[in-house]
Amino acid sequence: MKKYLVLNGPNLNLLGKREPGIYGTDSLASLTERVKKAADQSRVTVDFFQSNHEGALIDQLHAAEENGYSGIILNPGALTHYSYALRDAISSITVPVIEVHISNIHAREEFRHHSVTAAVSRGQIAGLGLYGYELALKFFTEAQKGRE
Ligand code: CA2
Repeated sequence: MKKYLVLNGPNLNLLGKREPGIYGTDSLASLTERVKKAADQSRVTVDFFQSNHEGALIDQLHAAEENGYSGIILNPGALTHYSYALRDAISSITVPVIEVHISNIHAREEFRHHSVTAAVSRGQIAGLGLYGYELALKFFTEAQKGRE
């Protein structure tokens, strides 16, 4: 069974607790439930990891191939906008990464318009709320169907 990793970066543990106008009212736990349900329907496995620490996210990316992941759904949080270390880690691995943002970063403050990680990712989904994570999983499962 194919296995995917949902990787959430800094402050995403606060989902549902603050700024509901921007990030909605669903918690990280309900995101997990939603994506798990979608994974069950597609008959794939999904693991979840959230960290407020850049290095911990980079360690997960480095270990992704060894851990058997076929794809990573990554919301790097604010690291998106400035972390060359995260960008280098994404480009150093062969496991494809889809960048997901809950909010439409292009419609927010100027500093959020640019992503340093998008160019080394398979694609970017922004502004579709938690549904973006499900869409990314759908892309992976459809695009990789039948491939080992
Ligand atoms: O829209 C997204 O998913 C972001 O990656 C979220 C990051 C932000 O820095 C990016 O520009 C866009 C922030 C995550 C903080 O999440 C919170 C959730 C609830 C309350 C407070 C922060």
